Amino acid sequence: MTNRRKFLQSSAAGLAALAAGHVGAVAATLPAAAPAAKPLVISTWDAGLAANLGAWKLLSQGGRALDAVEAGVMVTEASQNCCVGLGGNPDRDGIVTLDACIMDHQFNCGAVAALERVKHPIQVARRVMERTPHVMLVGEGAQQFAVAQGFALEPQRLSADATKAYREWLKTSQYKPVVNIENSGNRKVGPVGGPNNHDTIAMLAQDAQGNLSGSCTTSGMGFKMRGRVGDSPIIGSGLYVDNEVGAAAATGQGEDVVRMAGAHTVVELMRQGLTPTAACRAAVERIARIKGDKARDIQVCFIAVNRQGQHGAFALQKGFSYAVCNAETQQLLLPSDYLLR
Ligand code: SD4
Repeated sequence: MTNRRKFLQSSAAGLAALAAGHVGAVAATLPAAAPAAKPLVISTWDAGLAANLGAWKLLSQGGRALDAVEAGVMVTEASQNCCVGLGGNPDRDGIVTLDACIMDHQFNCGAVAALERVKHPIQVARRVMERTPHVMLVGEGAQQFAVAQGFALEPQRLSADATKAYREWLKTSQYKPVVNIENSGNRKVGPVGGPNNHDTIAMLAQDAQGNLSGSCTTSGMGFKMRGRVGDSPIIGSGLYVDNEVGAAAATGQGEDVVRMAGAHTVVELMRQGLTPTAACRAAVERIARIKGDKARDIQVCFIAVNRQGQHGAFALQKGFSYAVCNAETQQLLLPSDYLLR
């Protein structure tokens, strides 16, 4: 099995096998009992470190996971150093449109997509969950709802970094996803950027009561078609929570997460007994199989937490990391393992 796995990890051969569907489930089922420290919060990319602190303030005082995942990603939405939120890259028409969703331990969920001029789409997503009979509002309707709920409309303008990136992009106007590359340093000019400049944060938390919740918020892939919505606000794709099993979230090329219902798939794999890491890996392998030769053109990454508080992640390509915070580890940024070597 070890040899077989090594073989599969060795890129070209592995891809061929994956494309042919010859990969079995990852044999990493749960150890008998390995309860982790509660509460716990994990989130995607290095921006997750600051976001986790925002969540930890609540969790460490006995706060609910739901409140924590909202407060946590708001740190990133408000940050000027990150492409999440209104500082993010615009669509190809030069307009920033935001997607977000939130889900609690009782299958309550809310989402907004293609929302313009609102600083904290995650708060609007929560209002959709709590104050409407719906799960998702989009575009003008989402904005109308936000205004009716008392949210301010920010001016329609691009941040200095986004202006620069957009001008650069306009030179070719090519829509070509750029895989995040470790230490690429620069602000992204393609839909998926390098470290410090990712356009998405997804967060999963377990509170002291053991309840799970998750959130996900993004400016979406930069220079997307107007009206394009990715995986991030779609319950079951960008985020899914089943309190009896676990929670999962995605980042990367949204279209490829949507077509295999990424986060829900990871949760279902954990239901079958896989560890969070193994479940994320099996989901990534499925994407690689679906993409075949084109798997190298994209990046997709998952994070997951199970009911026992174990956490894990897995990515298609090198360069993904996730932030973890609990009373034992405090703040950690963990590099994720990945499939394509
Ligand atoms: C999207 N999944 O809109 C998002 C992009 C992303 O890091 O996660 N970028 O498809």
